[in-house]
Amino acid sequence: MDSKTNFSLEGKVVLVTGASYGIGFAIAKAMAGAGATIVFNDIKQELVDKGIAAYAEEGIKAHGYVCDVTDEEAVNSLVAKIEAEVGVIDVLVNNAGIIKRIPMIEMSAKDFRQVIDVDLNAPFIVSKAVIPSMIKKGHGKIINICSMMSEFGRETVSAYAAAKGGLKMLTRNIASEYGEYNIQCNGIGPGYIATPQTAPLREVQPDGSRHPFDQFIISKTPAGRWGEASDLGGPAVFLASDASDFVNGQILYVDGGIQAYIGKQPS
Ligand code: NAP
Ligand code: GCO
Repeated sequence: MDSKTNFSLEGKVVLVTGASYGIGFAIAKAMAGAGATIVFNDIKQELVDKGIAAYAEEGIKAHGYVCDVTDEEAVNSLVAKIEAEVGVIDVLVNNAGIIKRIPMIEMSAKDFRQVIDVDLNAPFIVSKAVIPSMIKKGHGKIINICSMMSEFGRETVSAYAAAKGGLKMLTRNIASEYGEYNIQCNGIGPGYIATPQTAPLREVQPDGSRHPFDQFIISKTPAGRWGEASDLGGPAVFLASDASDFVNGQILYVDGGIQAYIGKQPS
């Protein structure tokens, strides 16, 4: 098969950060299905253990490590440990992320900084840790999980939007600075995806009706539904594979068309 149509990840070592569940887990599962060896981390051993069990249920022998991605020393030793125990990382997915939904003028600087730390500083730290070995190996893929908030704002998500907007530009800068070493850095911009992170926006109301924000997203999405984490698997496999070797610095939005649509007239 011509390498440019090769979506296989056979022989590739993939690190997905924060992938015990949610979008990271779905992306790792899809990549394992394409032949990748999966490595993931989470903050707590309990979550890592749960993640390993969840991967095993899918027939995937994942390698799990405890690591806070905001801790540069811990990240550097994680990467060294992975290289020693599993192999050089071919594909990095910067997935770990948090959100704090607080009106900006009520948000403490500490809370703001914590979101920036996980959602922007950590992708810098982990990318910086894996790029030298990618350069030595002569190839690498970095996929940053951005957001619609890389493009839009909305009430209560100032820190998150600032971080995800920054992550879009960090993606473009890594692509610019390391493209000559055959390293491609792209982003995936999920729309609204049904995961624990968005559960508060989908809570059924006391009268049994859908959350107003849930109704809003349904009306704004041509597909008329929230995304599933599994909707992100295929795009992630593409960006991790040789088939995307000339795709660099792009943000691939997987949003069901929400950014193209003015929205359905309220009934
Ligand atoms: P999630 O369900 O909240 O999962 C986030 C994962 O990141 C969890 O496993 C979490 O572990 C881990 N994590 C958080 N801080 C960490 C740290 N300092 N070090 C290591 N791991 C850490 O979120 P999700 O919905 O799957 O989202 C995953 C990514 O997609 C995030 O970057 C998010 O911003 C982005 N995204 C989500 C949506 C959506 O609609 N869901 C849309 C666009 C983009 P703990 O459980 O221990 O905190
Ligand atoms: C929010 C949501 C969004 C999604 C996602 C959209 O509160 O608006 O959490 O931020 O998580 O980032 O792409």
